Amino acid sequence: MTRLVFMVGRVEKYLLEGIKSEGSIHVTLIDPEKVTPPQASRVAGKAKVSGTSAIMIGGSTFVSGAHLDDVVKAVKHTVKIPVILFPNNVTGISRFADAIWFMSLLNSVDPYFLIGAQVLGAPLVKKYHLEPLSLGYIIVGEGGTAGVVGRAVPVPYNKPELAAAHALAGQYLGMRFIYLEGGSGVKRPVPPEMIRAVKHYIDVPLVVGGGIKTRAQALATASAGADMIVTGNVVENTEVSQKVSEIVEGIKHGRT
Ligand code: 1GP
Repeated sequence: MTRLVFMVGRVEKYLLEGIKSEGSIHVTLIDPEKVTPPQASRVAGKAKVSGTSAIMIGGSTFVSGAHLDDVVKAVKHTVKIPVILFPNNVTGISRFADAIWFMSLLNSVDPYFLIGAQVLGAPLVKKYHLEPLSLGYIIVGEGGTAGVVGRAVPVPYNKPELAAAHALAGQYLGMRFIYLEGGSGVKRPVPPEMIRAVKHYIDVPLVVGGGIKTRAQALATASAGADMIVTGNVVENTEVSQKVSEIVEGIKHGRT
């Protein structure tokens, strides 16, 4: 018998409900390469109290499986909000998370990042009972480390219609979320014109991240139509509670 594979999982439902009730939601990204498990747990705890809706765990380069497991376990121990893996490769999978962005880098020139890593990772996702969240990942602008590692041809910021075409292709291929990635730590976040153009084309939720550091940038990103806003770097070097509160506040004002 064929089982229904398009059911909405627990984490997807949670994200969709959050977007529906709040307009757009904030997600905190923790790079496991840069933290110890206690530090990750501290960041997650403070981010949660300050209004973040979920924790993403992943980085652009290498992390040992054992360390990733310890970081995920520490975060899970501290917060009850979903922990979603954000893998750059098969090594980014941990059995202790709730869900995984099951993503294809739509503008990579390397088939490995389009479908190769996914083929290797899929059986592990099933074995570990991780909820797969199907995601079309598009690297834009400067692209940062993710652009280099993923062998992407980043969509220039002044070509919003090209980003929109990538996003729509992802949706038509069945992806349930689209992510516009400006690159972690980049100087200029994804511009509102590009977010607006993509949002205008697609019906699935739009995730935006890369270089968002201020309330004003968060507000501009939300008001342009981002449904989920991801920040990572900003919590690494500053006071987590204050910074996340400021960004969450900006997001709220952007959608009202
Ligand atoms: C990177 O989009 C995320 O994958 C977040 O970027 O670290 O610059 O916030 P930042």
